[in-house]
Amino acid sequence: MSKSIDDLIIGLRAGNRASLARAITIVENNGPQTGAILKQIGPSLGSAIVIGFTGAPGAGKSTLVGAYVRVLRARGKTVGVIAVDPSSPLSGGAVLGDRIRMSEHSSDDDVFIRSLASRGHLGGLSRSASHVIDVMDAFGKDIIVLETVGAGQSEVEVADIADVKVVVCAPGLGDDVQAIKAGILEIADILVVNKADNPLAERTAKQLESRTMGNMAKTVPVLKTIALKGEGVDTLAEKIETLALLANTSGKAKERPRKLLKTTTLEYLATRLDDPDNQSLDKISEKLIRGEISFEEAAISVLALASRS
Ligand SMILES: Nc1nc2c(ncn2[C@@H]2O[C@H](COP(=O)(O)OP(=O)(O)OP(=O)(O)O)[C@@H](O)[C@H]2O)c(=O)[nH]1
Ligand SMILES: [Mg+2]
Repeated sequence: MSKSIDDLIIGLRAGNRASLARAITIVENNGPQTGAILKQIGPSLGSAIVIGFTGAPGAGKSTLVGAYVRVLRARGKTVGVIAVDPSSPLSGGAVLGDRIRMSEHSSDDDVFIRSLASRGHLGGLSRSASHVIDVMDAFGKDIIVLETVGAGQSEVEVADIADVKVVVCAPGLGDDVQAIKAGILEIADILVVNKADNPLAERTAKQLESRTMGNMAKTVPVLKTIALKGEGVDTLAEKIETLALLANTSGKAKERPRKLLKTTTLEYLATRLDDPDNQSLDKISEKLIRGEISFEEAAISVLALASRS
């Protein structure tokens, strides 16, 4: 083990913010020392609770996260915030906006805010988010807040890392709710209609309530907030805490790599299957066409093939 990684881990455990920042940068970029860091922090994982805030662009997620962090700080919790910005290749406008919206916390040593830019593909983003959460967990953060734009399947995958998932909607979405199309509603533990100062909020909340009752296996509470004024945020924080307590938090740190493993495997398989020169794949599909094997048997052959090469 290199001396510098040992020092980094010591710094991390001692609560040194510079060490935290450095460790995050390494794991975010999946740098060569990533494995060494994750191995060393492995035993100290599992105390943090990860709360996800997902929703359409502009729904008020960052403002709400800022207000939620204020409530957490008033309760003495230490907080890490990860803002995932899949749309911007580097650090675009939205990320800058997040920094400004959370600037009230920037002088607070017990709040650590980090933006993650997209690595351009699903696996990369889930991997960096999951590793950054682990580093913040090892550092000793009580609560880690993960903000993601819920615009497509890949973002939903990232949001799914969270232990408790809050889906933020804006009023006036009508029946053609963007969130529903993207499949975000299905992962919600709590639905929030933010911007409740808008007269359409009540109607949107009612629509969401009837949808969730009709479509979902679990009952999902629908809350209203005015993030700009901090209204409704105490109630939201309480609801989150209740759900977090219900969830078996000790198993959570194990669940993160498990979810990541699934994404990574699927990504790996997809790369192999998309290779047009893969002749073995052609052979299997020809057998399938001739009716010699079933789809299930073909899939098993493909898996065996992928693990061999
Ligand atoms: N009227 C009203 N405006 C709000 C409220 N909460 C947020 N906003 C405004 O909505 C706009 C978007 O807020 P953000 O917090 O950046 O929304 P976001 O969902 O994080 O946006 P992206 O990260 O870009 O997807 C800002 O201009 C906020 O000031 C609210 O409760 N009421
Ligand atoms: Mg935002």
